[in-house]
Amino acid sequence: MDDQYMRMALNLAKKGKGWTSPNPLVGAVIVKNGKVIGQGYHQKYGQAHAEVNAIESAKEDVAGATLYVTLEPCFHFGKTPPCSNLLVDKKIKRVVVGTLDPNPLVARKGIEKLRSNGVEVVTGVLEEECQKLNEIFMKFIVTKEPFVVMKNAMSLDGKTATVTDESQWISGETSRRQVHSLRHELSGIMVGVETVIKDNPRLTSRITNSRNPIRIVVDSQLRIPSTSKVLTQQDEAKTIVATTRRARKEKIDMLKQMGIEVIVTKEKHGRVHLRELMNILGARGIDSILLEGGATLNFSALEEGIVDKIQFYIAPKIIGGKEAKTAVEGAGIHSLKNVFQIERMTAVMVGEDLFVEGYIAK
Ligand code: AOF
Ligand code: ZN
Repeated sequence: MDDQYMRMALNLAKKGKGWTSPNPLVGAVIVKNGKVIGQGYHQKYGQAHAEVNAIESAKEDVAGATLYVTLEPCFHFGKTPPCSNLLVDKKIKRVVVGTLDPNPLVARKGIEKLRSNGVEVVTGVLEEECQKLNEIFMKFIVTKEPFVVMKNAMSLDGKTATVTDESQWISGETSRRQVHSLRHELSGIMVGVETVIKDNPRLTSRITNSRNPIRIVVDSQLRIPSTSKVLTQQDEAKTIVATTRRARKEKIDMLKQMGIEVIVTKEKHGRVHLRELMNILGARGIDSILLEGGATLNFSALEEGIVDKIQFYIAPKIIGGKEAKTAVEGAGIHSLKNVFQIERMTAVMVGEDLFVEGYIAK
């Protein structure tokens, strides 16, 4: 039964996707005498926590009830008072927790507070799923660096374009829709300047009721054309251009005049220092980034160790051609003992494409 109610809480938590960043997705369900009497989730950053919404939704007295919550109830006075206090005050009898909160302000303290006030606490119910739901938060709250997802669409033979550079579209419509919902869920979207020059993308989320990620263009010499949609269509989303001291000062000034934020980092192999960039973006509250290529930036990102997760859409097509682009290029590695190892790899079909997901072993 605990699993079943926790699953309900998980599904509620997911409704907040895209709106709570950089705070977590949290769901809560209140059960009394075998009946669900309250439910709630964290709906938007800065607003009420899941537990508060669940208690407010209850039509009967919650005293003596069990509360299921996907994340350890908070302990600190933040934008709202501590939920652990509220649960004690409302005389909740038992609290079932999905996963502990790694936030140093909360970790274990929320649970200790409940236990020391006589509340029965069970932890680790559907723990893996509860952690996966908040994989972004789990990294960001501890490191203050964004969680980076590298996404690629390719043919079965690993090509991302034909020899004449035609790339629209390799993956199917269902896959492309899935990517648009990911753009809604993550705070930032990052591409190399080559991609901007070649495809002139908008990098927005084209699904209804969605928000757009902040666009980040990595451009060490500031070659970005001033007519690019990411520069001219700023009412859709904010754009940040990351560059180095190799950029011409006049171009930096021109971009700034257009209202674009320009970040100048140190150089790494003559290019933007991606680790430094991640630190700067993390300090701005950007907790997650969708890396959408191209192949050169993909390799640099792997080499600098900023990638956490990979998502490859593999279409049932063979393109061929020695000169046709592949997903990850750059200098490549020399010895197999230095590969970027993927762990926890899974595969499912998404429409007609094979969708492969996994995590970079650290
Ligand atoms: C949420 N929603 O449902 C729960 C959270 O900035 P505050 O005051 O809203 O506090 C955010 C912290 O509260 C967050 O980092 C996490 O540790 C804890 N739990 N946060 O936004 C919730 N339960
Ligand atoms: Zn709380």
